[in-house]
Amino acid sequence: MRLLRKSGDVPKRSLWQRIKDVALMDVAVLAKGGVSAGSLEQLEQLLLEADFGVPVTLRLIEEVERRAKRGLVKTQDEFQAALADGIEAALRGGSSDTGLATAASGPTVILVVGVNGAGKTTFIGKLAARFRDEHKRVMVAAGDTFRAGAIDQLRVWSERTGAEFVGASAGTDPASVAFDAIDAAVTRGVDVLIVDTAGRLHTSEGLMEELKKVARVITKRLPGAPHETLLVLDGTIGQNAVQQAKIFAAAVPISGLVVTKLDGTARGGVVVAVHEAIDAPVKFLGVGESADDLVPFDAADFARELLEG
Ligand SMILES: Nc1nc2c(ncn2[C@@H]2O[C@H](COP(=O)(O)OP(=O)(O)O)[C@@H](O)[C@H]2O)c(=O)[nH]1
Ligand SMILES: [Mg+2]
Repeated sequence: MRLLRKSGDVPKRSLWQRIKDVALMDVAVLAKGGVSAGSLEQLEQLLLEADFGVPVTLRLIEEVERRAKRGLVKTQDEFQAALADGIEAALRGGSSDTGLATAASGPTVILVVGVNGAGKTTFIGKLAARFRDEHKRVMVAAGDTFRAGAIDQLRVWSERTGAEFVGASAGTDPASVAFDAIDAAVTRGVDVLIVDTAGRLHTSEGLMEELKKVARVITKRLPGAPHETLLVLDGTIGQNAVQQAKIFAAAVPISGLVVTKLDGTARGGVVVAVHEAIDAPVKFLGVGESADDLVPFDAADFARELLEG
């Protein structure tokens, strides 16, 4: 897995590199079985800068301190392991099933939500490509009817991935698009239906009511659906992603998280912060704009990649 750095970029200093620079100046102190208070403060600062957020940062510091007191943080490797294990444990806490639910019979319906620009439509294209590679029949529905460009963008992805496409003209009620798409998915016997949605003005009541309606109509037309409601978050917007996650989770039950644009940031700690904030499992990471830039989430890999990436 390659995260947090675009190929061809000048390599950034990894989080671990920066931690070593400032927080581990006193290796002699480490060797004596301690971590100085000053080092912990600097570590805290770096973890906050990496967007872990306050609760996760404090717990990671506690974990390092706890191990240090037991004499388990005497080398840099042990220090790194304490952090990586702490990050992994946070990601494995609570809801952490990274797989996608499937329908017992009929189409599996995946509803994709998130604010404008987060990467929903791109993620749907990548996911459609994955399913295609698994020889599944996929249909995508253009539920973002706010502007024609959004509909065309999904149509292009459907052509690129061989997915069937259901759309309506701009301005059509998204719930009716979802309803028609489920009809078409059942009739044509597709394996997976992925429903795109609009994401403007996530703070407005209107959009949240619209989303609730889309979800309600889907369930009414096909009991048990949506089988997944995935929230797509832009990984470069820091703690705002946590706020967004809370707002969406209050409107519709979120079954999984997708964090995008992790190729462009050294602040991947936000992945841990949003997981904790709404107790939803991270299922995929977006690491670029093309079809294969989608990484199925793995807590152990991610924790280590986040430090060393
Ligand atoms: N670098 C990078 N760009 C991405 C990623 N995912 C999406 N984008 C870009 O972000 C912009 C918004 O994506 P889009 O899918 O249209 O977002 P939507 O409004 O939520 O549907 C587009 O220019 C995408 O190419 C990613 O993982 N990495
Ligand atoms: Mg879109």
